[in-house]
Amino acid sequence: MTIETQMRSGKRHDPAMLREAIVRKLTYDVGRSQNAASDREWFMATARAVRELIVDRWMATTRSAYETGAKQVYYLSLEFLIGRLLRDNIDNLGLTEEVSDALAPLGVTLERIRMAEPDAALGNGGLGRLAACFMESMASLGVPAFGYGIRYDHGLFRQVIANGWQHEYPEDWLAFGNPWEFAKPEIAPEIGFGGWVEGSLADEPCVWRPGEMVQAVAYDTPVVGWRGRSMTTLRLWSARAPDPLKLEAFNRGDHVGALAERVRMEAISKVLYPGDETPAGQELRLRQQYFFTSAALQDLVRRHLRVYGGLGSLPDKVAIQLNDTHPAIAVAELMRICVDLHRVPWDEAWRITQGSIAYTNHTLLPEALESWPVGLIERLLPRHMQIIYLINARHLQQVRERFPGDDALAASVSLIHENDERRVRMGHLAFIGSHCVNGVSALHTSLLRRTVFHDLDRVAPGRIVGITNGITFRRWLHQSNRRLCALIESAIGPKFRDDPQALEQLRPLADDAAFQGDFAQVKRLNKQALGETIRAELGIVVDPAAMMDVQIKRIHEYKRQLLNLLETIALADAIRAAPSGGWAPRVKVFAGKAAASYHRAKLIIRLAHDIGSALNDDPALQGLLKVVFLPNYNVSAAELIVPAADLSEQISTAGMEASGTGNMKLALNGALTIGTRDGATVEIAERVPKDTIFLFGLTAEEVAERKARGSGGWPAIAASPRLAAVLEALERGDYSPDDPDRYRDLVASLRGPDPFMVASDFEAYWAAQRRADRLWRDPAAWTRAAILNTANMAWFSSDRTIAEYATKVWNIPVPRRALGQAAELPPSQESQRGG
Ligand code: 26V
Repeated sequence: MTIETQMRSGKRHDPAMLREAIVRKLTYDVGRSQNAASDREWFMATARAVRELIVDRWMATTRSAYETGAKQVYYLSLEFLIGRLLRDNIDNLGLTEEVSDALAPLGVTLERIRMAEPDAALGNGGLGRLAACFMESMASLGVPAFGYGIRYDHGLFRQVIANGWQHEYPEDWLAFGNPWEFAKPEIAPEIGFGGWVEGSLADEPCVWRPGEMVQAVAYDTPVVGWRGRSMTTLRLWSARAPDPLKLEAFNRGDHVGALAERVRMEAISKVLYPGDETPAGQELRLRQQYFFTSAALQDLVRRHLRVYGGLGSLPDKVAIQLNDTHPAIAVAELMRICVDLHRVPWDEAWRITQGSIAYTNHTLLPEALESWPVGLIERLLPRHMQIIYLINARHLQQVRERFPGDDALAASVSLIHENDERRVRMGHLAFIGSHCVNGVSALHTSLLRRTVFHDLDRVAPGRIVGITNGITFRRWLHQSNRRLCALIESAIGPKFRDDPQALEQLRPLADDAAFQGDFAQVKRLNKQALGETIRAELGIVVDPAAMMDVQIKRIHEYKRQLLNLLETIALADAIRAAPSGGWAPRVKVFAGKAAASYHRAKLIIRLAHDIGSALNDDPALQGLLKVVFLPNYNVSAAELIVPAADLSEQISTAGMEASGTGNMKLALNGALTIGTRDGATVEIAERVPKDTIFLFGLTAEEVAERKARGSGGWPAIAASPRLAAVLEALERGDYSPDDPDRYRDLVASLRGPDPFMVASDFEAYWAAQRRADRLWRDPAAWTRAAILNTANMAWFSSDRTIAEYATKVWNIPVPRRALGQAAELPPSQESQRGG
């Protein structure tokens, strides 16, 4: 029996057969002998052997989607923050034990080779990780789907801290090859840029003669669903110059010039998110967006035409989901494909486009809302600019007919922002070209309706819907917290692995002293594991009995790591003043990357280090407070930190964090949340008992009111001697003796405009932290609260999120089998469960 047939029959694999397969891969694919192989080479061999087990099932899933004529989801995302895949794949295939057993006689452990896999960091943060969770959930639910993105040679930079400052180094995840992907050099649509347009009427078929052509080469990675029942495909595009070498120039002796064009074209897929401060950087970013969007649309249209023959049925058979505005040019590209390439009349093309496309918004921050200069689009994508103008003309004509005389409305919903430099608003383009627009949490959705899309919502009422984000429990509980899962299984059985709703059976156990003891013990072991890493990486010794208070996310002013750091200083002052004041011993763990050009964020990282240096060895603190900054935060680091966390910091300025997903991961793993009423934290608070979450601070409405009043930070500082003392210490240079002025500007901005309400929320945050201290002093009560967090998080499974997309946006049925009950329940309106 081959491994494949064994798997199909559902029997346990024979470890000997697996071992043989792995050794074969090591010998013939990696070219290594057993005794000389490194962990990395064993990883490569194992991954190749596992991939082989995936292929049949993968092809079968893809085939069955064709045969049944099922609607296909195409998830277009400039980011997929995947992390490592080995554990994902073997766990979902149910092969973990078998692979371990296969490796053991070879003297190799799964744990060791797992660490040799590089993180695929093709994303910046939450948006990219969400896309990765969605691919896995769609596979698990049996939703036929392709993810489309870019195969960046270099993902998110590696963060190195030197003397407290962040430095960025290129990351090279492909250096040793990627064992999971299949290169498909024959699937290589051509992508045009520049040139001119032939044709007189914009809504009639025109001919675009691009000035240059780049090929997009497909690389496919299968994404394995839970229990290996079905799979999705992540198709990432890599740029290739059609003419790798100008031979004539080379022969003339111009060796560098002969390669120049190739280098320029292939730059498109070189790096994730290049700096967009320079005009050249901006152009590259737009090229990336069009490159992968056009490749995706050409690919899916080709597939659709092969099966259905015409484009009229596209909205019935295809759902194109735009992950933020990065692929918003899809609206114009699909119109171009319909009108110019397939001679579909304009109005019908518009029906097809709107019917197929939907758009997810992930931020309200004005500086993050994309727009492109009209001149740039005209130069790079002349035909698309014509199409955008025409879409806009028709759209504005309808608006004027329905709202005669309302020029302000017309200006605000126009796709073109008229200013000194005219720009195309990509959010507006995505909105107009979609049948459905969604926010990523309930609060974010209501703010979308009230702010950025207020006027578009009047023009197209009902188009905006809310779908709260989720996380895949397979990665963020089953794999990353095996100890907790073993405990849960011993208490309530294995059902929760298929149906997260079963976690609710833990509720009664929250008051069970024995279960509490076991739960606390699991947490302690996870904290020990994190403590070992902290000691190995930073040389800082932390007490596993101390509260692990974690803030792990991108460093951004709106996320307010600064608020946490100011509270840390105030806490140190208070402990020194009253050492026996009943303080909870704490380790404040920070991790996250700052954008390379974001100076203020880098300064905040430096401050975390300055505070750590000042506090960590201070005998006056009696070990009650430590500050650690773990460098190079990524998916794998999160998998280590999340299971060890006691307290989850979700303290963004209310109204600014669209959803957050770290909040869900941490609560699922039994961390209590200290947080503002922002993003999905609001919905976490609706699902856990009131006494198991520490909410504080201004609401989104209050933030808006204060902003309008514009009083800034000084009244709050004047009212808080504690905060005033902290700020004075920073201004004096107490925390930066080598450069006393380092934090002057930072403090000045808090005294001044304080746009992120750090000063205004400080006292409320302080009080919430003291509530956390009080609960910590009652270990049974704390553990009870932690259990109730885990028990009430089922709704945040990304399976539920995908099920909502399927019904609200994509109009596709979700098979019941894989769902469990979570998705069938409406979101809870009750404010308390369990407790
Ligand atoms: C982008 C930028 C770029 C320019 C400078 C400032 C800035 C600030 C924020 C952003 C975020 C872009 C979109 C994004 O990543 N949103 C995140 O999406 C997650 C998944 O929906 C969500 O959980 C996070 O709350 C949201 O910030």
